[in-house]
Amino acid sequence: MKKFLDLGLQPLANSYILKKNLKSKEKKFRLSVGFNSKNYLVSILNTVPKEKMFNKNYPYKSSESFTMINSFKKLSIRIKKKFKPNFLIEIGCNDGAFLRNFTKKNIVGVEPCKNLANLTKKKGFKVYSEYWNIKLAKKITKKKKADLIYSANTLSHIKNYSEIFNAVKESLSKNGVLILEDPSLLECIKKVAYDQFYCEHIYVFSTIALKKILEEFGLVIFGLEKTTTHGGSNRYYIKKKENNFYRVSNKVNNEIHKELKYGLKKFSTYSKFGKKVKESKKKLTKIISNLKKKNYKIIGYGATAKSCTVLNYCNIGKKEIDFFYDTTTYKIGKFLPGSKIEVKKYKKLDTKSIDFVYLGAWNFKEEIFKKEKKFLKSGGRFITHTPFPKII
Ligand code: JHZ
Repeated sequence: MKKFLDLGLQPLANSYILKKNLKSKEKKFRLSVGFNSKNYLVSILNTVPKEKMFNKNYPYKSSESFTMINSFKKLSIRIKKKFKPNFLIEIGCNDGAFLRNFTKKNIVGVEPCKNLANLTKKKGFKVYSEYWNIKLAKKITKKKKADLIYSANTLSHIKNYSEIFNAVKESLSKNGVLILEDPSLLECIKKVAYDQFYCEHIYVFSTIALKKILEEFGLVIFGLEKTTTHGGSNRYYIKKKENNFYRVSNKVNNEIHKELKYGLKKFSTYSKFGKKVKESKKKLTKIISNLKKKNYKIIGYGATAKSCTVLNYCNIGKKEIDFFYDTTTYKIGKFLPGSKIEVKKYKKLDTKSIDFVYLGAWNFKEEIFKKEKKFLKSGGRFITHTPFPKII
């Protein structure tokens, strides 16, 4: 694993601080990213134990955005039509945003964060509040194997992917389909979206890396869709090698071709990206310091895990950003890790009290701009760091 990016000492991205704990020392780890030339995997070099991140206090809820709700809804309609599954498993079902599009007897969820699992259980769904592994897979599929397994924004969070794929092989029926959805490395590199790297995102996958890993487990990518969620993701359709029911689509080969053309197998591509990240930091801090010199008021919008990386890497704190607006109840009234900027309950933006807004949830730009049309029309402006730092 060869390092190409150092994002400095970082706190745990989703460990929001209570007011009474503001003076306590935070646990930090070095966030650096490397490339493995053997299997083309890009991953963070120092990892945090999973129990420290995914536990009963996990704050992120997929249902906080209409974009995600709609994306899951649309996908579930297509899954029902195309695969007609009788028994589905969702790995990392979060607060049930995908799962609730199915009937309770057809689907089970797996979600180690108890607070989130309970929300879905309360709605009457079967959810195992455990980490996905072979033991759990055997338990769930004791009577019948799953004909579809879905997992969005979860694989990238699990260090030991062998455990995942062995458990998938165990629980998937012969002609069953695994659908994985995670941020695309190509999009991340193109958009200089270095904030896709934080403690929870152990890997950001390219198709070439995922294909190579899956081969070890006798699994094959046969379909691919590009989605705009989470800054540009790939949705992979995967089958067992012995399943001759599906042919490998041209979309898979086209994406591989694009990735190869962009140089995702070459270390030099990543070292160039590392340089761009350094430039991005310089530009973003310059934009913000120029605005502060003119006494403009800047706030943040969407206290994302991604923001944690940007704020801490660029040394942006409460002198620069007064507070963040967010709709997530758990985050409100707490402070962002590291930067210690307060998270406030979302209110519609108003140019009477706010001049500039740093877009923490840049991946929901369309949804947010639609919501804040009035602010933009009356001269309010957003600041973003991707694809390059600018005022919008
Ligand atoms: P969002 C989390 O990352 C963590 P984050 C995790 N590791 C991951 O992989 C992705 O999710 C999937 C708020 N918001 O989705 C809600 C508003 O306030 O970019 C959220 O707190 N108003 C599992 O945290 C945040 O922004 C709005 O109008 O980087 C969005 O977080 C909208 C649309 C969102 O994920």
